[in-house]
Amino acid sequence: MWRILLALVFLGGGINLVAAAEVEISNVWMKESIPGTENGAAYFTISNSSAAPVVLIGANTDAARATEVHQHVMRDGMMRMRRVPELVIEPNQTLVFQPGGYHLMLFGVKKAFKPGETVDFVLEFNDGDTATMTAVVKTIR
Ligand SMILES: [Cu+2]
Repeated sequence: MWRILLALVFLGGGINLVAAAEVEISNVWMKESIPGTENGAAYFTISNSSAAPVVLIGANTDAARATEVHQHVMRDGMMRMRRVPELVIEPNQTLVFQPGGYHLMLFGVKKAFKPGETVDFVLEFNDGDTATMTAVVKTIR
């Protein structure tokens, strides 16, 4: 398990900083901007190695007007996104944010993200803790 996370850190190139000692964040990335859109999405892997649940309640970045935790859900045969106001990460659980699943949704992106750029985020938890992380922008081609 820990070996896998470490491998992701090295392979993903994402820089991860951990505020809450019990939370490990790795493989932080986002897609380059699609011309003409002002929304974006960021992805990462988060692990809770503590004995208590960790509750993610939000995120933000200076690179966008607003950021929300989102999930894709299938409803009436259609993939839709919905906001997740409180995301519980159980003890020893690892959640992978990825296309088609959990993601950080960015609204009002201030300038287009280009491959190789980095974008800083702050994750907010319900106990007042925060964690900073840096996403690497990947090409979509
Ligand atoms: Cu979304």
